[in-house]
Amino acid sequence: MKKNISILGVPMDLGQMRRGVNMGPSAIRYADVVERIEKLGYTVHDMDDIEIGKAERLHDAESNLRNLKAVADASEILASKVNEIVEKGDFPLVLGGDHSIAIGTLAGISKHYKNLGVIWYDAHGDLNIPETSPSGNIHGMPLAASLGLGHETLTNIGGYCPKVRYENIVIIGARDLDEGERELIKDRGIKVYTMHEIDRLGMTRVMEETIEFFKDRTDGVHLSLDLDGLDPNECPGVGTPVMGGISYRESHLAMEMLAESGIITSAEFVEVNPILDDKNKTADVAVSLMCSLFGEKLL
Ligand code: HAR
Ligand code: MN
Ligand code: MN
Ligand code: MN
Repeated sequence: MKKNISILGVPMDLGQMRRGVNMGPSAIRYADVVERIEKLGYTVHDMDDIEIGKAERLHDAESNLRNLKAVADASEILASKVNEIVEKGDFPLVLGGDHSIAIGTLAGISKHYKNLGVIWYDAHGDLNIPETSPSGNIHGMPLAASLGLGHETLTNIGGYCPKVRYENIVIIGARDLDEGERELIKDRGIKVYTMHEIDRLGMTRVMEETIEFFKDRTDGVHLSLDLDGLDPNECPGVGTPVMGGISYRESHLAMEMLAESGIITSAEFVEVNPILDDKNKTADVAVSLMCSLFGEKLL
């Protein structure tokens, strides 16, 4: 893994309706993200937060997309900052913010690869389009938008489309999918490890298969880790908790295996909401997972 890491905060809360997730980057910094990663021997550049616009007062009922313009504007800025990080040769580590930010992160990254893989570690599929979304919340749509599905304002962020191909995605931890998302997964054969497979196969096998799946076919792999992929007992500070999630230990194992494999070339940690959290526990889990991803070992 690269020895220089650039951190970018994205205090985005416009992709959903619970306030507080805009404070995610602060909570993660308060959990000593910079210091803890530096201890592992990396040079860390904290590029601070990008600016996010204001929530729109009127919901555009016609397109069923809440805060479309403000989310799109922030996504363009994020894409160009992430692009800069990749161009200077650093590892991009993006701190959310709600998961709508993945649209901008992937827009900044994907053009640097011929065949980018994406690990979507999440309770949700985030594969909705405006027509299938039950909420109009853009944080339920970023993976679809990155595939080129949905509103063209979102699919064309960064000036190109798509950012990722169906066959280069692995979803891990799914346990809450909407009808349209289920159909898309089945129609397109998207690779998903639901909680059922994680229980049944164990995280070791899930990660061995995932790493094997990506190893020879992709030239980079982005990890998009939504903290609601973990169980809400261990990560209570998230806006859309779903019972029966991936454990803290399984998640550490997953990160440790990714570190050993060396396949990960960029990462984002999203949906930390300190207002809903218990003494910054979720931000702390996020940082400890980052440390495992960057190779931290006890001995
Ligand atoms: N699927 C639901 C929707 O589209 C809920 C999405 C919740 N999303 C996140 N991201 N927290 O994973 O509204
Ligand atoms: Mn540098
Ligand atoms: Mn998500
Ligand atoms: Mn989620």
